[in-house]
Amino acid sequence: MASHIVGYPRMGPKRELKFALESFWDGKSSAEDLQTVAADLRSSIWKQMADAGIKYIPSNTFSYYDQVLDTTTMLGAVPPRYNWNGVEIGFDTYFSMARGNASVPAMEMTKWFDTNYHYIVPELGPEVKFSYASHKAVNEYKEAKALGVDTVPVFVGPVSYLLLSKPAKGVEKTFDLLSLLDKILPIYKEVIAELKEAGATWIQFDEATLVKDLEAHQLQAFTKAYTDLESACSGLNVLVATYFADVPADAFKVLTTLPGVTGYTFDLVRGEKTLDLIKTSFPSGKYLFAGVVDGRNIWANDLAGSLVVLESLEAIVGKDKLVVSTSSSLQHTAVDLVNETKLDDEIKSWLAFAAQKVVEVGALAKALAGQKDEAFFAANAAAQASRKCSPRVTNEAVQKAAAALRGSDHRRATNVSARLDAQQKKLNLPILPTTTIGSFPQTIELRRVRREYKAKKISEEDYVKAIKEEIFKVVQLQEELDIDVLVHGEPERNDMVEYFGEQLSGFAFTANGWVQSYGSRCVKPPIIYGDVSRPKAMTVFWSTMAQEMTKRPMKGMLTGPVTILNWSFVRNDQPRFETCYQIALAIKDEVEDLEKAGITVIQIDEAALREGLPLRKAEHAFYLDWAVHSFRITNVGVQDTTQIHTHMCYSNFNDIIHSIINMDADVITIENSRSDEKLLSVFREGVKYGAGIGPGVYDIHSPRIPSMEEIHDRINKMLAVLETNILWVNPDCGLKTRKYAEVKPALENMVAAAKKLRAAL
Ligand code: MET
Repeated sequence: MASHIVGYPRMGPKRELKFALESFWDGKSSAEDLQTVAADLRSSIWKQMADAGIKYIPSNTFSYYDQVLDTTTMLGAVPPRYNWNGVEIGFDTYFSMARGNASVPAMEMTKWFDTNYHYIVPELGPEVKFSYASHKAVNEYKEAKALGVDTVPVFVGPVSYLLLSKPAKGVEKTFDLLSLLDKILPIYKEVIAELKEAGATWIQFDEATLVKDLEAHQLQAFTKAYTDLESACSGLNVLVATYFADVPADAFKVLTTLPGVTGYTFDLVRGEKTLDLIKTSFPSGKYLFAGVVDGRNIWANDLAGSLVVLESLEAIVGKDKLVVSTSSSLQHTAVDLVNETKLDDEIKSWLAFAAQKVVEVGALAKALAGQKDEAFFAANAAAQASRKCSPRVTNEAVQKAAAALRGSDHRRATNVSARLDAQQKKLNLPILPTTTIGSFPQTIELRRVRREYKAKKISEEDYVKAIKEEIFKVVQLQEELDIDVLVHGEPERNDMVEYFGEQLSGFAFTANGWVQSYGSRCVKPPIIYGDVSRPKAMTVFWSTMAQEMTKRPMKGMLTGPVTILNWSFVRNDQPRFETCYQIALAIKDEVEDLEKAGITVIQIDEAALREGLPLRKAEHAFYLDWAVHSFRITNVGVQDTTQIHTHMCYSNFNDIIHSIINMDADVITIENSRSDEKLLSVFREGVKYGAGIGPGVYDIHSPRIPSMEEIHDRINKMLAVLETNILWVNPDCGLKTRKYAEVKPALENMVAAAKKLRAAL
């Protein structure tokens, strides 16, 4: 019985690649140093898989930045502005495309399917001259072979590559990306020929776009591509990998009749209909790579359950054609549980990170082959059982309260325009009120104070004193700037999700559970393992302290339930909405406590609401329904005079604007400045938005200080579309990554622009 891994994290168990990359970028180490770290990581991963008995071990899943950019590099599809000289692409050109350089900005980045990983979007037009410009895949295959490991080289499949691209500037509306298929396939063929020559026997094409909603002509492109590749691939076994969802029936038909393909991987964790499709229409004689071990989460596999599924599949495809695999690349999970010294043993026994998942896959394959490691399976069964009945997981009162929310509606009794009137009487704000999104610059000193308090190196008293001083500074600055609705600056928070997770029950935190987000950047999502509740107030202390420092309204600042959910590893023993409702109830308690403590404006950030949208359109409505409902639950209990704000990132809202309106917040601030027109076009097309709205007036991701005139023009453009009395003036997002030297003049210009417009209105 064989085993396979779709792909593996590149960062290393302790983010070795991140540090090597950043040191190289800073000019502190050489290209050779970086290459050595990378080669060591690759060899240890291959060895680890070989030791676990994995038969089909992937190569070319390593990347210095991103696998899609690697494909762009392989194809020589460098946009002209990077002035590439046409020979093998080296670090200079590669990292310029990824990160920009002194004279040219980086290529665009976007989300990889519905994960938190972001890839570099290829820019393709009729002018691109493709050429075989990076031998990385072949080199890695040879490198593994020299280490005694025969690998399966992995590629972003040609059709998915094109479907994940965007048309180059100037041809945005007219260019058919799939028309480039004939131009990129010759390069794929060159690579295939070299791999064959080097001794490869299998090759994997990731064609995960097959799980999306595709049109007939897009599906036809797969048939065309693989028909064209067939002879080049003869003598090789071709594996086409899909993941993240089930393959819709029409796509399944196309996929399983592709010429020259030997096997398929399917996601059996997220792909709810995959089993049925396989049972009714899996082609005979082909290999089925069954993704039973979850690549998107950190939970230990239910090995006994997986074995049952695998045995049923074996009966369909035959013993020699079934391969045990992961549901997707393991790049979306944490790396190695071995480094978690602070998690307690019970919780640890419930978890499996990438390294442990490799062992699970190996153990399942051995068990199917009649060599079951009884002790390993017994320990796994015991862990599954302990997780099921642990009192740390279940809190009946919470379960009951959350279950009661389903199917009911929760809405504030008064409509938004009447509420805004009531709030205005109390707040007495000028037109075009100014505010900020929450965080102020996080200085090195501030980080030190938090770290030392956590490590118990300074007393609680000293900690509170230091944070209080910081808040005071931020409040004074905002008063000097004459901002209307203030924030406390969030100096006590390391991260907007972690801060709340640490104070809620049902959450655990890792020391090294990093997952690559993009390039060298990683995130460390909290783990939600149990029913969520709030033992005590989380922000009231700091918010009331800040409110006492000023007569102006001080916003209470919370992270919303959907964002906490979407930025965590979520439990897999109940539906996501159930967990979301539980978090909503906890945040509701906090909202009400803030209100009781005299806070009249409360912002509940839902930065990641859009991120959770499912891959397929048919599932959007269900998600948006419970996500928006969860948000409303948090503030359904407040008085009309309490003003509820929310903040969202990414301005691409056109498709979900009605859900945003349905959130029924009093004021929404939205990241906007990098794509002004997109957001405003929604309102230009006649969508009515009665609540307050603050599309960001300047980009906080850049150190650039926007001028007063520039902001003034921006607001003016907004006023042409939005009514004066609902428009707010604020930056795009929180200011925590900026320096005071940038923040101060930028906010000065922002307030001046608002005042100038007020005077003219
Ligand atoms: N209140 C948060 C902040 O200002 C919102 C961030 S959204 C990514 O940092």
